[in-house]
Amino acid sequence: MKQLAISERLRRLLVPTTRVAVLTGAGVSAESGVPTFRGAEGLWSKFRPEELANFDAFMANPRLVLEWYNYRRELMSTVQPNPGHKTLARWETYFQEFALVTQNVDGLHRKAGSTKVFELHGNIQKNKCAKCNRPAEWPAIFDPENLPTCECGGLLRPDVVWFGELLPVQMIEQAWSKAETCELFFSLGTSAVVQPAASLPLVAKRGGAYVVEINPEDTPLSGMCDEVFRGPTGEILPRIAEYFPHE
Ligand code: BV8
Ligand code: ZN
Repeated sequence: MKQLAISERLRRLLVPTTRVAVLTGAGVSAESGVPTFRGAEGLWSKFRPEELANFDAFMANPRLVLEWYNYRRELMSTVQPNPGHKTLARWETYFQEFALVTQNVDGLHRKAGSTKVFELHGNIQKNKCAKCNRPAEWPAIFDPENLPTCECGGLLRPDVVWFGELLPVQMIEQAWSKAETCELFFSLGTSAVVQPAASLPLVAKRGGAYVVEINPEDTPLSGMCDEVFRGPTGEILPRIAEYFPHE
């Protein structure tokens, strides 16, 4: 296959000493069979985010919200990382300074071998009590008629960040400073609409980084990126890696 055309500027940055930061969204997991949120086949094409991924919706209709998460949790326990995840796992050791920040809760970056992952929105395999916040085990068999509870009587919920909830403060501060100080920033498979994650590429740009977007579609970010690859991350990332000087 013909080599992917990349700019001379990007080619020169693909060396181990470059400080790199990456933000991934649901698009990076699309090729693993995990539906995205806002695409045509998106998870939210039937519902709107407000109806599902927020605390009030959970309190108003815990069964609907927990059935949605149970469906996603079961789906995510069966899917495998794709070449995009695997390339990013290799970049963690290739670049001396590499920060992988994800909005995804599917755990696929770790499954692909990434060891340091900033999971800004939590992880769907982790659960906690909605009342006392204690970590909790999700039941092997989920019974929508008999929602799982904590000893304190509170309902169990996935340990993810819902709309209107604060992201883990430590995590967003560290991700912020990685974006501020990096020289090369990749925005991968995200529609770049959910805050504060969507601000990270802008923070990188302001910090002087070269910002690259990989997404089959246009996003609100595309106009301010230095280089855009219109395609799937599972295909484009490994082809960018072909430019790494071979040891
Ligand atoms: C907060 C939970 C402080 C886990 C999620 C008005 C203006 C600005 C902000 C706000 C506002 N009103 C409210 C807000 C704040 C709100 C927000 O940003 N709303 C947006 C919608 C406007 N943010 C919050 O509430 C955050 N908290 O601000 O706290 C606070 C506190 C109290 C009171 C007020 C404020 C919390 C945000 C976290 C919400 N939780 N998920 C879960 O269930 O997953 S967000 C959800 O969206 C997921 O985590 C997801 O990752 C995230 C972002 O979506 P994407 O990952 O980008 O996925 P999407 O489907 O959108 O796009 C996929 C992309 O991939 C597409 O572009 C597609 O083209 C592309 N693609 C497809 N295939 C491929 C591909 N790309 C590459 N390769 C492919 N093969
Ligand atoms: Zn409890």
